[in-house]
Amino acid sequence: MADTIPNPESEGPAGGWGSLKSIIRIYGDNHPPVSVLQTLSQQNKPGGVMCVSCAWPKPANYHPFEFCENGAKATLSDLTSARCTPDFWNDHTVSELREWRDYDLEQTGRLTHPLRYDVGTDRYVAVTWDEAFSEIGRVLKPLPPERVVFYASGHAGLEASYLYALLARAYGNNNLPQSSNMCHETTSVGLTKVIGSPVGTIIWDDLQQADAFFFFGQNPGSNSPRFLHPLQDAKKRGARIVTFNPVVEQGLVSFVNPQNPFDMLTGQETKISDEYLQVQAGGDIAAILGLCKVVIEADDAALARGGKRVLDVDFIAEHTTGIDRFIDLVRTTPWSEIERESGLEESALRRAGEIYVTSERVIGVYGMGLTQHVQGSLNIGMLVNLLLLRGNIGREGAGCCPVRGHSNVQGQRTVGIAEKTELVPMDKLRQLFDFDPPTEDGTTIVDAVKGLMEGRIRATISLGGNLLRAVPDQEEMERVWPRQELTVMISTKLNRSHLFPGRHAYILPCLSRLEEDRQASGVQSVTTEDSFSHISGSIGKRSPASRHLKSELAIIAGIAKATLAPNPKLRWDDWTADYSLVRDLIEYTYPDDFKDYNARIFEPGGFYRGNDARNRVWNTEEKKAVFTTPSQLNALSFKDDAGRYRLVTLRSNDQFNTTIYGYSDRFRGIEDTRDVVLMSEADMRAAGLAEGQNVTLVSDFGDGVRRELGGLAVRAHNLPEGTICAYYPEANVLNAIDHHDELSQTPASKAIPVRIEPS
Ligand SMILES: Nc1nc2c(c(=O)[nH]1)N[C@H]1C(S)=C(S)[C@@H](COP(=O)(O)OP(=O)(O)OC[C@H]3O[C@@H](n4cnc5c(=O)[nH]c(N)nc54)[C@H](O)[C@@H]3O)O[C@H]1N2
Ligand SMILES: Nc1nc2c(c(=O)[nH]1)N[C@H]1C(S)=C(S)[C@@H](COP(=O)(O)OP(=O)(O)OC[C@H]3O[C@@H](n4cnc5c(=O)[nH]c(N)nc54)[C@H](O)[C@@H]3O)O[C@H]1N2
Ligand SMILES: [Mo]
Repeated sequence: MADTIPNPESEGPAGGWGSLKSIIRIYGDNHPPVSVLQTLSQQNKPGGVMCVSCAWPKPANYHPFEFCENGAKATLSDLTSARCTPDFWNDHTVSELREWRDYDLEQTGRLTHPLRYDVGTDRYVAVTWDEAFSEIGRVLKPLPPERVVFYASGHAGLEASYLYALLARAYGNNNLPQSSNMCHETTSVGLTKVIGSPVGTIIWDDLQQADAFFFFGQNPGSNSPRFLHPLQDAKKRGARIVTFNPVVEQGLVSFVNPQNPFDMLTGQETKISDEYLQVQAGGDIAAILGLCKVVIEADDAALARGGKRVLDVDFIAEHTTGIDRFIDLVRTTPWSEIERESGLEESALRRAGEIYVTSERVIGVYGMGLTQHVQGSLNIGMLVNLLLLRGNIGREGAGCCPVRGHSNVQGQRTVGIAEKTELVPMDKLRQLFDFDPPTEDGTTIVDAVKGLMEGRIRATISLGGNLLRAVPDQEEMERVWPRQELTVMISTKLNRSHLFPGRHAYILPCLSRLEEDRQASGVQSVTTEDSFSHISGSIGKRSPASRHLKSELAIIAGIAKATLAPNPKLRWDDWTADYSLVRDLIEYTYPDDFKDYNARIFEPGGFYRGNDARNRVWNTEEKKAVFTTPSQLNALSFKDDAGRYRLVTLRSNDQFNTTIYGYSDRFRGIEDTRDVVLMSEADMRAAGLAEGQNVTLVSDFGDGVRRELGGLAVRAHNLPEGTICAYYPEANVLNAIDHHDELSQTPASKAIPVRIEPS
């Protein structure tokens, strides 16, 4: 599609007054004190607090306000004045709460006391911390270690995360799956395979030097809104932006900077995408192949006229392997096949390809639209192919930019929350703590869910998150999860996972990072790693939501002390008293990444732990960057069939994962409901469906299991034919646990095969 796509349903550009209205509405719902504005003004700056929302980096030269609409919502949500006290359970049973929506659970406010599930009354009751820890220890001690899972969502800082991983290993397993196993594990595995790095290669300065950005399946307007500022700057200096996304996402169409008074008063919009290509879900491999075809054709033409090569031949010769086979495929794949598999026209791909060929420095940006597919790793391999053709990795202003999710999701992996033993320096752990770390790989999320289904997993500890609600095959999970011997959730707010307690079940309420964390040696800082591998200190300054809360680190230490055999090298009390001691351990364990750690945590913009691929050192098996020849042209495990749709599960602008702040998805023009299925008018006509008609989505995975989600109203939306959308997490009942990326086991949440039945 050419030029700007009209999106008649949308409320106008991203940012702007809509953004302020949206923040004010959430503010009204939460009634936090006015001083919360001070917290926002300190956000993402040295000596301030690092946002609790996403992992978008913090610039060293920060703006007066370094927060965004959705960061503000996350902050307001943590600082709500609502409290979910033990009295709440006088009026509600756990079974009754299963009828509540995620939004209603969130509105109960911050958890205030450690809680134990009481099966007799079907309620949670307050317990002391000592009781909770000793009971958890009593249940954990006799369990075979391989039957316990230590899940982490990406919230907790590096210090708590390091100790959490240590707890699991000292207990005896590597069962440390993380939220990234549902998210960017495709990056950790897929990108490592081709460039030898599990993380992105760019840093902040590159954003300011790039001539073009190619976006694949990442939605900055809702999910990393501070990205819109450097994009706006880039557009102002003439950079070009090309977007591949089945959905017309407003933040990639146009933006009004809500922190620029001139833009706000004049309504000055910056058009973001020069080309917006509505690829069909799972069609990126073919789309990128089309772009590569344009590159090869341009290079052929340059060769013929004796002009400057379009391929970076020196780079390719010195740094890459596998190009010949790949180019063969590019040459022999006809445009008709590319059009069919991508759903895009040759002419549109040629326009996009032309931008790629005529830009000196290109950044490839991607998110869940590439990673959450059965061939997600191939998607990433293809994006890297495109970048390698013109040497766009390891050069200023160019590179690969996976945009990570939770604020410390990348960092948790860096400091040992990893189920793969090869990623962890076990010898260092042995030296430091005098025990033999387990040698077997642990469970991914898919392994853990299957283990739960088969009754192998007997206990789950969750450091943050809402695992039950975030995974596929949700209905089955709700059936099997409570069969566990023990469920422990370290949480800030009530969520659906709490409502399926194991035989012994505890909710352990923790401080938010925004809150002051005072320990024996004084107020503590914690650190997080952003999407550009920069590490920043964060000091919470708000008074805690309840005096009974403990820090995540203190809770981990409490569980560890009650569970593990005594070991003088495991100094849980000292570490809890002074987090800088934990940073010393991290530095000792990972000396290259964390040199002079304690001294550097407040460097503006954070300190960089480096990335070999950025320096064109390739830690792949081949010691080169690898061109991948894809085995298929789409990212799916199924074929198109009459009545079978590719269901994309979407985030609204009013949610953070399973935390639902409200019912306004204003960029997509959807208000007051999440119970919708979006589809193209052509698909509606073909299926004989009318606007507003009530339908049921049914899994078409083909394994004979009935999975369905009913009560959805059909809404006409600007989408490619065959691609339909519904909201995550509600749609998780429709996905099968075996539907995941082949290489990394990341659940394929972006093209779930479904049929539509009238309700
Ligand atoms: N406000 C807010 N911020 C968040 C989050 C949140 O829920 N709310 N979640 C955080 C987390 S954990 C993460 S991982 C990130 C997620 O942030 P994103 O990576 O942006 O994830 P999604 O919004 O799930 O999907 C991204 C886009 O992929 C598109 N898409 C779907 N299928 C395809 C496809 O086959 N090809 C292409 N090219 N595009 C496709 C969708 O239309 C959507 O625009 O955001 C983080 N930040
Ligand atoms: N269908 C579908 N499924 C998906 C996705 C999708 O796009 N489609 N996306 C996947 C992705 S990318 C991800 S990352 C996962 C997310 O999965 P999770 O990370 O497991 O889920 P969250 O919703 O982020 O967890 C929210 C809960 O975390 C707790 N919490 C919040 N802040 C803190 C804190 O500071 N500390 C602690 N200890 N707890 C806290 C609160 O109790 C809150 O209820 O879901 C995945 N599932
Ligand atoms: Mo994520």
